[in-house]
Amino acid sequence: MLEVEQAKLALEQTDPEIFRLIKEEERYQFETVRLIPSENYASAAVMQATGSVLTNKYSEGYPGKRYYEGQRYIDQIETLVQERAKALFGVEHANVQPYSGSPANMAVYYALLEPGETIMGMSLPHGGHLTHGWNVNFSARFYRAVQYTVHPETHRIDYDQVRELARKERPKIIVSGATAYPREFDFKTLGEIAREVEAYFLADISHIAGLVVAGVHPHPVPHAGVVTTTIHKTLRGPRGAMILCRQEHADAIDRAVFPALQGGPHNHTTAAIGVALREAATEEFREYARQVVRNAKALAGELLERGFRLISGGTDNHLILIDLTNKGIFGKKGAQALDRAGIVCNYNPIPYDPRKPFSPSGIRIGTPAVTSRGMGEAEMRQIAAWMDQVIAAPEDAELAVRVRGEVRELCRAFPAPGITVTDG
Ligand code: DSN
Repeated sequence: MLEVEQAKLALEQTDPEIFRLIKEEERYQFETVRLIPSENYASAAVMQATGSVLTNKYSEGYPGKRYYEGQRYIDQIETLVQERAKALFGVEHANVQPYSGSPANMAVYYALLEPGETIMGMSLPHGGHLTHGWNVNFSARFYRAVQYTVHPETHRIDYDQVRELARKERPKIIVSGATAYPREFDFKTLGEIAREVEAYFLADISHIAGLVVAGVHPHPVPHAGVVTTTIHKTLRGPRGAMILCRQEHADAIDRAVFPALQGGPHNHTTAAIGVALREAATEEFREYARQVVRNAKALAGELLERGFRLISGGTDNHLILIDLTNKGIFGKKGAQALDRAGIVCNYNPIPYDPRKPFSPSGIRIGTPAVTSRGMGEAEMRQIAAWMDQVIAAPEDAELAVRVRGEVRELCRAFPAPGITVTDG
């Protein structure tokens, strides 16, 4: 810890402006209820690895096959992290070098598809991700993209529609995964559809990876031949990603990541991924993941009681998508009002949203970060009550100040991993 303290002092002396802004962000993260479902609090151990001397190294290549000398420790670190990833997810091969989720997905397409071949993924406004074939993304520019949607009434994936579309479009790859889908994925059915049309099946589990390793969400293996995930969401690690796959895809995936798409791996991130994987292999983490889901269900239940309209009627995972239309407010205004009151979420399109993406009808919330602070169902009910008050009176500045004070009080009682502010 001494080096960490010295490093903090060094930053304060070298660059007081950046230091001050980081401290302010740290305080903001400490004294607000953070409900963005893709965010979390990485542990102090993860952050120590991220801020280590490993950032000084170049090591293009893979363990034992580098283009630089001086890799004796880097090779050991990357091999260890690969082994931890393989063991935790039960896969044959792990590439731990992708800089983040989008580059990971790009590498999978590069490895398995020729330009112009067909990607079939879930439409972005229905909860999918940009890289699953949305029209403004490389995945729709370099490949032919077709998109499945959720059912207009249930807001759940309609697997019959997916099958029908796959039979018609004959995609080379079917992609599952989402940024705003509050329900479980049926990986078995998706795997069967992919086999039937002779497509690869990529499961992007970035949002739910922590739930998957804890056994509180179905596992994509063995149904998906390739799995991608970021590390910093429910898995609670550093910014970064991994590609996990069957041995038959290993060479193509590795060549796609390097040298096709990336240069030197970010070794400090690789080490921090290793720390996060070690943490995720514990019973403590499994209990954390179970509580993430219990908290999401408690929050959803209380919001329903208070007349909020939840997409699909609730949640199975860490995430809740709310249509604010019946509350007489749009997503962006709602999210801004909540932020003023110390509750941080993001505005988000809802399926079949009549409004534009930059001012959509919904907000998206989730429980990974608040659960990392040790909050439970009682706190979720309190958060729902605050949300209800703020959404009912979004322009009420006095209310925002009062709720913000109450939020700060609550946060003071729940220390945040990796954060040194303690006085609220
Ligand atoms: N931006 C991420 C999220 O918030 O879900 C997905 O990449």
